Order: sequence, then C-alpha cells, then structure tokens
Amino acid sequence: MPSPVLYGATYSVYTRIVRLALAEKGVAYRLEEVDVFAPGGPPPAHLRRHPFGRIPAFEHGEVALYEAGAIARYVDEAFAGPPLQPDDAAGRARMAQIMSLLDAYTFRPMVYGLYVELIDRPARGQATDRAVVAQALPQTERCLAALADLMGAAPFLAGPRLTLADTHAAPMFALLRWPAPGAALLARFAPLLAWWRAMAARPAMIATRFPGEPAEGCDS
Ligand SMILES: N[C@@H](CCC(=O)N[C@@H](CS)C(=O)NCC(=O)O)C(=O)O
Repeated sequence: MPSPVLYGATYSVYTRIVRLALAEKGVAYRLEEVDVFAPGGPPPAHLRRHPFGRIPAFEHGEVALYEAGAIARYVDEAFAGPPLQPDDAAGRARMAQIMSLLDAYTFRPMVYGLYVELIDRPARGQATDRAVVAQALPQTERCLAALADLMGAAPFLAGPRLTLADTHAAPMFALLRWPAPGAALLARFAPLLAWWRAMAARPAMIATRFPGEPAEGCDS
C-alpha cells in the first residue's frame, strides 16, 4: 500500500488536525498543497475530492476521505502506533463529544472571531471588526469553560492519555493564544493552559506550526 496523501495547506487548522494524528501515529505521508482560497476558488481536481471545496482531503490506496475527524479516526485505526482513541465506550463517546463541540461551537468564534479579526486581517492591511471580536470573546469563553468542565482533573481533554480530542483542539488553541485577548482568556483556565503548554511542546505540534506562528514559552 502506498503512503497516504493529504491534500491541504500548512495554514489550515483542519489540515493540521490530520497532520497531528499522522505524526502522533508515526505515519509517513505526503502533503499536497491545495489553496482553497485561490482567487478562482478551489481547483477543479480538488472539488472532485471534496464536493464542498474544503481542506483537508485524504487518500490511502483505494480509501478516499474528507472531513478531518473521520480521516483522523481512519488514521488511528488503519495504522500501527500508539492508540489515539480511548479503549472504553464512555471514553470514546467523550472524545467524540469534545471533537463535535470544537467543530460546532468553538472553531468559528475562536478562529474567525478572534484570530482572523485580530491577527490575520490586520496583517493583510484590513480593519478589525470590533463587533465580531466582542461577540466572539464570550462565545470562546463559554467553549473554554465547557472544555475545562469535561476535562476535569485529567491531563488530557478526554482522559488520562492523548486522544483525537487533543489533536482536534490543539490547532484551534494555537490560534487562540496568538492574539493577546485570546491568550488572556486562556490564562483564566489553569488546567487548559497547562494542557495547551504540554501540547505545544510535543514534537508533532512543533513540526506542524502554522506559518509565522509564535513559539510557545521556552521552546523557541
Ligand atoms: N468540516 C470540515 C471543515 C474543513 C474546513 O473548514 N477547512 C477550512 C480550512 S481550515 C477550509 O477549507 N476553508 C475554506 C472555505 O471556508 O472556503 C472538516 O472537518 O474537515
């Protein structure tokens, strides 16, 4: 079987989610860059892989997938390496709950509401929409409170060991702590901050940093 191919971009949160799962499993793969934000829209070849024109998409032999959570589960189950899902039904359900919470409630305020408005738009010479930021801050805080509650005293989001919940969350947190208001919000949740720092120090996270992403703490 040939090595898997991941179609995505180094700036993409959802591409990084899959890259983290591949790296934590120790799976060699090829990243084929696809720019879905190109002026003409996603390339036609990519629309055949992903009918919604998003990234990532994934191929491994005959297996072709899109949707990061599904790809990450496939990577965990199809390859050798440390298991990235809990052994028990309750643990797997908790992991899936956190991944769903991140997709449904967290990604938009954390990434578009804070990172894009406060870092990305100014870097492009565009004005920050303060109303969007003002709305995103309490929405993000609610997500952090829910995650901290679900995490309890465990070192990882879904229990005692690293799971796909952690690899799903970490790229979003990398963008959250980039603008100062995001970092300040995260600092109010001590267990989540400790989790983030441990995640940021993992070789898989360091190897997949977003372009221009500031290093965390002392690892630079
Ligand atoms: N539900 C998708 C979300 C993927 C997604 O939104 N990817 C972003 C990049 S991180 C994208 O392709 N955005 C292009 C667009 O919004 O047009 C998944 O889980 O893979």
